[in-house]
Amino acid sequence: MAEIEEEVIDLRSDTVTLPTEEMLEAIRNAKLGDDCFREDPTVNMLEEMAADKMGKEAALLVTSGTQANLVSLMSNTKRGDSVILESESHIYWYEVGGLSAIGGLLPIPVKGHLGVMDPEDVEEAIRPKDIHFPETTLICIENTHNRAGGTVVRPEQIRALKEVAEAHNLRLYMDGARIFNAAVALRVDVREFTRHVDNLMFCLSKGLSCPVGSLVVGSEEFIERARRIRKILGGGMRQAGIIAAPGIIALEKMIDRLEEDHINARFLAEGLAKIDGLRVNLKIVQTNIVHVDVSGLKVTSNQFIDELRRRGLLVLPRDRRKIRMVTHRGIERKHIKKALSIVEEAVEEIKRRRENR
Ligand code: TLP
Repeated sequence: MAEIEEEVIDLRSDTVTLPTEEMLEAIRNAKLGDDCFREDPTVNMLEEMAADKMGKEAALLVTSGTQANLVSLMSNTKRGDSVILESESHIYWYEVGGLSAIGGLLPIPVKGHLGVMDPEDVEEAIRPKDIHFPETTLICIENTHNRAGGTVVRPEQIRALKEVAEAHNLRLYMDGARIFNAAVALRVDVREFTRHVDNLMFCLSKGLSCPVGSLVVGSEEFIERARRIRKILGGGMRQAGIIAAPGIIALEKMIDRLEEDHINARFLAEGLAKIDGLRVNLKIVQTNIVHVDVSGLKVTSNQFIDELRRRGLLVLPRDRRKIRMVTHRGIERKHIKKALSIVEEAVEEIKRRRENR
């Protein structure tokens, strides 16, 4: 991107966050050991902290959110089972079909509203016991919901799904990659979201700013199985304390600051909503993700994204009509203001070109 001279504003994802100085220092000083022998004290400490924070018995450090979901799905099921998940979920869209390719699972997608499945629809999707049907053994939810726009699945909505799961003897799993964003948004303890699920994962490497890592959290028995599955998938690590050390700092110090990202996302969304030609559903902006419909300008999201990139603003497409912007540590109010003026400029330019055609 040689043509960009000024500072680039990167709103593609909260995954672009870099570790803090304190995290780098912690990596340097971490006590290390071989985690395949369960001898890395820093990993052990992070896993204990994570389990405690989520109100579960045990936790397991894995390399990524994608690995966390695959390990969890495989640990909750057996090959040939079917799994109910929301039709816009990350597992269904962006994880290379790992649940089928590797886990041998059949996904049953259920369309939700703002990322939340209706318990009745879920009940409908459960395959009854019949020689023709793959057995349904798991329901998955995503919180916050990425493709719905960072929306929160509320504790009472999780409880309602748990009731369906229990009635049919299924497990309930949560892709909680951004679960702390949900907790901060509703100003409640994260356990409000975890108490009704059997197990979950959350990511260290998104808004919490760690360079690598996610945690799978659940019962002792579940985590024991997850540890074996992680090993099968090649995810057993050795001196993984260098990954765990910043994770400990993240859990101690980086959660509350997510609120800043939410305030910035709202400011951004309200500014974008005022620009003629763009459409933003402000009701959906609940955490650090903003979706903007650019189709009113008669361009595709990718064409719009090119205009922004040329001006030093990076964003991702949500689909052909919408772009996605994500706020995170390193994005301050001044960057949001600059981003708004870049978007305004791009919109004006597109309109001008259209008029001259
Ligand atoms: N999401 C990434 C991209 O894959 C799109 C992002 O930038 O939002 N669950 C959810 C809900 C996620 O949003 C993500 C990452 C994952 C799982 C996977 O995590 P990673 O990228 O660590 O494998």
